[in-house]
Amino acid sequence: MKRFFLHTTFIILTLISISAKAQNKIGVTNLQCEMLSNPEGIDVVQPRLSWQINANVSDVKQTAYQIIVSSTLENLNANKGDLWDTGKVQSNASVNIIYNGKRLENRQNAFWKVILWTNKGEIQSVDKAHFSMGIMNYADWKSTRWIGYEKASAGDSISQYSKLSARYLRKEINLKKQVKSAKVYIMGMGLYELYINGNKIGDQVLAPVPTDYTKNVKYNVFDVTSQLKEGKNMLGTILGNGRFFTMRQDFKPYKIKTFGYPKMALQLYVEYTDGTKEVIRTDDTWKVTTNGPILSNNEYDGEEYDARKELKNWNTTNFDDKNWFQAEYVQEPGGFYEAQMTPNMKIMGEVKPISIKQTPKGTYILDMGQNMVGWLQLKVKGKSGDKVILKFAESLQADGSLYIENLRDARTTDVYTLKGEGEEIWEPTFVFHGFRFVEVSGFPTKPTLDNFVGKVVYDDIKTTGTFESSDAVMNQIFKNAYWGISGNYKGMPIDCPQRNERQPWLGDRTTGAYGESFLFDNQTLYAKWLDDIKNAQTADGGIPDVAPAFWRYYGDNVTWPGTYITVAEMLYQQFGDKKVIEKHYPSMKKWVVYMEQNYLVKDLMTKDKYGDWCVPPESLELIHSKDSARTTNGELIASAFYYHLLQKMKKFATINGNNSDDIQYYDSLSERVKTAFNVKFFNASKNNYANNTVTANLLPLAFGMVPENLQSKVFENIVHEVEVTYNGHISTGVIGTQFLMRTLSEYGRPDLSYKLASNDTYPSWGYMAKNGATTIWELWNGNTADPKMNSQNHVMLLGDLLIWYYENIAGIKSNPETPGFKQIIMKPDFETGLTFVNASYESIHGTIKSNWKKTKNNLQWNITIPANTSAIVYLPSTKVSAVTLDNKKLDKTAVSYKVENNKLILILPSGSYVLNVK
Ligand code: RAM
Repeated sequence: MKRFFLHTTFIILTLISISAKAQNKIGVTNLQCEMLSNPEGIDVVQPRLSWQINANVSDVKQTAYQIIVSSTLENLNANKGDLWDTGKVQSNASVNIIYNGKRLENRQNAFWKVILWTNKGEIQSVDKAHFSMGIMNYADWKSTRWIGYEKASAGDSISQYSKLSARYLRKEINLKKQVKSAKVYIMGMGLYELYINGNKIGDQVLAPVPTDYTKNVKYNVFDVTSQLKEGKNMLGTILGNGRFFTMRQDFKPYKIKTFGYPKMALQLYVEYTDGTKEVIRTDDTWKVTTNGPILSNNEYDGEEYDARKELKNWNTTNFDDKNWFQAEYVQEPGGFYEAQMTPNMKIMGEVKPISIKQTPKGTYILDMGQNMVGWLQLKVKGKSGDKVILKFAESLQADGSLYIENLRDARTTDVYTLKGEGEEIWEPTFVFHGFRFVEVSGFPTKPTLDNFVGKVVYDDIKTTGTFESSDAVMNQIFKNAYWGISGNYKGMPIDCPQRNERQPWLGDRTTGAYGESFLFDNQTLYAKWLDDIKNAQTADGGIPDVAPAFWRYYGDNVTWPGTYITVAEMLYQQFGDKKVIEKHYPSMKKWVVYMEQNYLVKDLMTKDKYGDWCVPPESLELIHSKDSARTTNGELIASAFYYHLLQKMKKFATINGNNSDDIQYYDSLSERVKTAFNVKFFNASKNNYANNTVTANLLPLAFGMVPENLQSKVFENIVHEVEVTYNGHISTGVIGTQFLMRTLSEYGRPDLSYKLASNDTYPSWGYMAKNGATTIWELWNGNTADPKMNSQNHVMLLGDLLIWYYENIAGIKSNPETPGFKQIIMKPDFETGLTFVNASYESIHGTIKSNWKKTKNNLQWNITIPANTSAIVYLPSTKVSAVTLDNKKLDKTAVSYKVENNKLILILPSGSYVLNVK
């Protein structure tokens, strides 16, 4: 009876809680530590915690929070915050809350949740999140030795086209007791694959992220509890070359050839159920061989794999390694050891080829239908020793054969030798290619489309933005940008993925990184890149054009190094990341002062290296224009840009609360630069700058250097150049294009920006697409220019196009006063000529949506504003009576509004709304 009673109570309680749940439409989700979805190995003493509120009721505001951080899950379940319990904090902040509890120890595990109070009631996170600290005690690494094999083997070649076979390492360990928990910390340089008992650990590829290994070395952390068992276990790793051992770059002295032979250091921490602990470390009891199937792996030239040499079961205990060598002790790479705080690459998607054609030579050309980055998986049947050769390229020549001239001397070829044991499925391990077409030779049978699958590889970060509009050209460009950006995320943003370069050029991302942030959650990637840049700074303050400085281009340029500052601002604006500004401020300031002291002459910046790089040339065969009327003065570019960067430094000093001396310094220096700039470059009789290129007028206008009374006159000159001289086309390069679209829109000509965005004649982004581009080209004339420099997958020419898509067309912009989209400015240009736009952006506070549609007499605008945020919404009307909100007359709702500059402005709290304007 008692039992029955208990049981019934249980049912009743469950029913109550289910129905309570059904009513409760507010929840907490996305608990993140340092904005990482899988935070194993946090490398900061005070990590930042963030969450999102999801609600399907409107007007939800957080009023207070309580964070509970516990050292065990049991404690957390009992609400015992033995590490940190904030108590109830009156605050609406929900992102980047700095941990301020007990000191987080070396390799500490932490479990956490959050309780929130909102204007609509109290909520607890159902999700319990977890993070673990990295190796904070450097001494822990001390007795762990770097091991490797520091020789070339038979068949290897140490030359410009180096071939170095992969290193296979193994170590049998004996765990005496039952395992309670286990974590492995691995530094495998250049690239590693890790196995335990034959199973690959993690789904990452091409790990870890590249760095300048003499400055910092990244380790990855994995919880491997479920992989280990009492008794014998086998640890196995394969080491590839990556950027560590490239032996490339024409053997030019200013390009790093190599950091040495591949090497690794690993620690495995095991805790047994009886509470005892054990640490297993790399040492010379590990065995190594280079005599495995990966004969060669070279990022630029490709991978060679001989399946006949497969080492069956090598990574299990069931293998005889008597022919293997003892691993050698080798020197450490030199850099500090840091837990990797940005995701590794992963296979992010698949592409099925769309056609296969036989060539007169008897080879086959495979078309993936998309310029993609990654590799090809092969399915093949044949005899032992048959060789399939895959050669990758971005496009074809007129005769249907591969166009490879633009790859320069990268050989981009994978070779697979069959073992002849039925169906064989293979894909490379340590290389990637940028390609749309593949030439297949040596295939033992007649290949069909089913024999191949393209694997799309880039950093494991989420897609955050969608966009579609009534304009097909704009939609195609968006898609091309999506593929171009993602393909070039390789643990650092690289310029291109195909030719012999693939370098993290700063200038390609100055403003691009900002636009990209709408499409991809690139916060941790760019935070890592700022560290790369900082690590590349010279002792006296110089910043290179490429960082990590694999190519040592220390040219003391302004525009490319300035990316250090603009990317930090982007992280602040888009993700509310204030820490990057605090962290990098001293080194940024050092650079600013260094440039002033060395290159400021008569208050103008004299150093410029690339000009307005890649303006559309007058002839379709040229790389760079030879026409002086198209070229913008380098001193003008450098001085304007330096001024622009000084404004940002002033903003940073204010954010940081730096002393007023700094602010004073930026103020007076920028005033001097502005004055000298206007004296030297402004033509008072014509109201334009220098030789009146769009860029020459655009930079001072966009940067606020033009006296107010002259701004509209200067703008008229820009409009004239774009509209008349260039007949509605682009005439700017990498520099001018960063400001072009927004400036045209914001000074009153959104129709002209739209024209540029929807054109498909030369030069335009649409022209690229019309000529077959499925990514973005390096040159506006990328199909006809000299192959020496025409990558077909380079994102630098995007300029501010994507920012314009989101901020000016969709109307999704973070209010600079409340970074990280705490308040959204929704101010689309409805006057471009577009008839509809559907866009969404997953901000750190939640998903923002803006879908608008214009008909003859009506504008309908559906918007979604995430919980705990608000939006300033601009409607293109001054008539309150013309507006309805969720089918109610605006003046009959509780929403307050005002009329300003021919617009109705509302401030809306969170929620989804339908606005109609007649
Ligand atoms: C090219 C790169 C890069 C650009 C530099 C200046 O070699 O591809 O995109 O930033 O030149």
